[in-house]
Amino acid sequence: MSNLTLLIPAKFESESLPIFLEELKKYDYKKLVVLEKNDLKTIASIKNFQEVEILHQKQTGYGNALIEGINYVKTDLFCIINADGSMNPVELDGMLKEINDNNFDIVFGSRYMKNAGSDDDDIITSTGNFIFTLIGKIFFRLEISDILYTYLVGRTKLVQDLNLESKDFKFCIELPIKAKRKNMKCVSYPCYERSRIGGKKKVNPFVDGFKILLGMFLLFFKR
Ligand SMILES: Nc1nc2c(ncn2[C@@H]2O[C@H](COP(=O)(O)OP(=O)(O)OP(=O)(O)O)[C@@H](O)[C@H]2O)c(=O)[nH]1
Ligand SMILES: [Mg+2]
Repeated sequence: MSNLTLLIPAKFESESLPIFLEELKKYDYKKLVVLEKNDLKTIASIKNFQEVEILHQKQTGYGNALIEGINYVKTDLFCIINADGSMNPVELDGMLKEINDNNFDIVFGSRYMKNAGSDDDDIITSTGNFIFTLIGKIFFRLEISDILYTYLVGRTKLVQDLNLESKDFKFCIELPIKAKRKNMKCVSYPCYERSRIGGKKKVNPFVDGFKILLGMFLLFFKR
């Protein structure tokens, strides 16, 4: 069995998750879905996937699911990959190579590189992402080219030691900023984002965008 756990945050994903787990069957990685205990429809939709472990998060939110998930992971490496099927697992091989052969600590999938792109991005999300990535570069010296995608492979122990706290989508910026401050070796890797399989988007570009901006502001002053 592999030393990689796929960490899959899920909320109301009964349409997408079973189809995505079917696709993941050919990958010999551990699979851990993190969701709320009362998300009965999603839980019922994946009951036939015996190989998939389910972790009920104790609190709520995307970031909370990932923090609880990362703390639970037992393998050396973990990967954050969404339940909606938009992140292509074919790209994992190349991302793992960056860790195993080139000794990086975190590999960030990026939709904004040569040979990368997105079928899911729209003008609002791509503009927001451009601005947040630029703020990351200027104020935090981040070298990654897509700060919000959050399709990444990382070394579990090192990321566990970052003491991440964001329970919402601020998680997306907190992780790279804290990793940079700990001098972790990070790199971007070209990825192509697919459209979500079904169901609805959970991110509200304006509300979550504002929270992320505020989060960056606070992190800038809090060392
Ligand atoms: N456990 C948990 N998972 C969540 C929560 N919010 C979102 N997710 C999951 O996190 C992933 C990212 O959310 P999405 O709604 O796909 O966000 P997005 O990729 O910006 O939106 P789309 O463009 O529609 O794909 C998905 O797998 C969601 O199911 C939450 O509060 N708890
Ligand atoms: Mg998505």
